[in-house]
Amino acid sequence: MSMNVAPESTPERQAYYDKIGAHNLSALWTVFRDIITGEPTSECQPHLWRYDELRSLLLEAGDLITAKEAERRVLILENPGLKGMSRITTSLYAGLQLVLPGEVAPAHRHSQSALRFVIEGAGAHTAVGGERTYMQVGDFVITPSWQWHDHGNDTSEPMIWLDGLDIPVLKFFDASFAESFGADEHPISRPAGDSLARYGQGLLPVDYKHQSLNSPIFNYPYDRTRDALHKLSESSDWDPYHGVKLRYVNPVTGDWAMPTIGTSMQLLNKGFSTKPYRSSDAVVFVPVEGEGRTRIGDRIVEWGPRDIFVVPSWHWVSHEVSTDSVLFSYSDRPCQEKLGFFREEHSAQ
Ligand code: 1HN
Repeated sequence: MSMNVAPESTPERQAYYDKIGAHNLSALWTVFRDIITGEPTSECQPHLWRYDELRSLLLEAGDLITAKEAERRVLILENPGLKGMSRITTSLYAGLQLVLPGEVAPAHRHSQSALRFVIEGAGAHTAVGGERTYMQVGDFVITPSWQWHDHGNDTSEPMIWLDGLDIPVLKFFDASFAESFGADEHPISRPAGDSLARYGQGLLPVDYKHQSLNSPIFNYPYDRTRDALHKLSESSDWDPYHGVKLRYVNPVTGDWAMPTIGTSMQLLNKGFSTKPYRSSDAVVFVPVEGEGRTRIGDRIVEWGPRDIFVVPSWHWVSHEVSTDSVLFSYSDRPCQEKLGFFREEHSAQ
């Protein structure tokens, strides 16, 4: 059922509104239909960033400022409907970060949670809570809230990754805290690969008691994710709306890998077209391999590897691919599910 029209304004009513305004009050009936909408009405717009353009602009920043001086040398992907707000969707942030050979991005921590999705380069590292991981293209890496983290690149090539953070969520709650460690690197207390061995093999330390809201695995390597998708694609499991789609999970709880951001990877094979689907979470997509076109409401974006595109809340989305394609995606779905208002719809045709 749609909502009725707003009550008319009369001179008497307007005078009343002016009067109550002076008391820091306003009348709900003048704004009701704007704040309680029948469906999501987002300022967030569908948009695609081409990697070629992003890359050359980011490398230009490499000549302007060091990672150390910048703290983080990042270009923020600003949704064209949310300019100046440091947002790719209403609730999430995205940026493209460059760490040049020999550089460090100094240790700090903050209440915002971050994901890294590796786009280009091989073997630069990030350290989280005393463990380093050496990153490869397609790896999904978690920096949980309030964990010390720093990055470094001891390779001979630039390293570029996408940062996804819940910055607008923390802003909404006015719960942002941050501090610098005071040195480039936080001390290392465990060898690289420790978390994956301990928590990422279908095994857990026998007396392990889980305390964090995040997965204890902090790097989900692409080669494993890719193998899983391809293995599944041989047998069955082709969902008409998602192809073969897996979500990254916390192996202890089965919940999403991060408390505020949901991450997934999907395979669509050559010639596959997905049926229209929509959901109340705006989604950021990063194709890793392949080529295709995605209809987002009445827009169509054509994408290739390493492009980045965004689907706003409640927009019908369908993908069509011309070669085998693998797409990473992230959204605020875990927040919406926990709070009980996540919605999705699968079209009949
Ligand atoms: C941050 O800590 C990183 O650690 C990247 O690489 C981007 C954007 C806002 C706030 C903190 C990083 C960030 C950030």
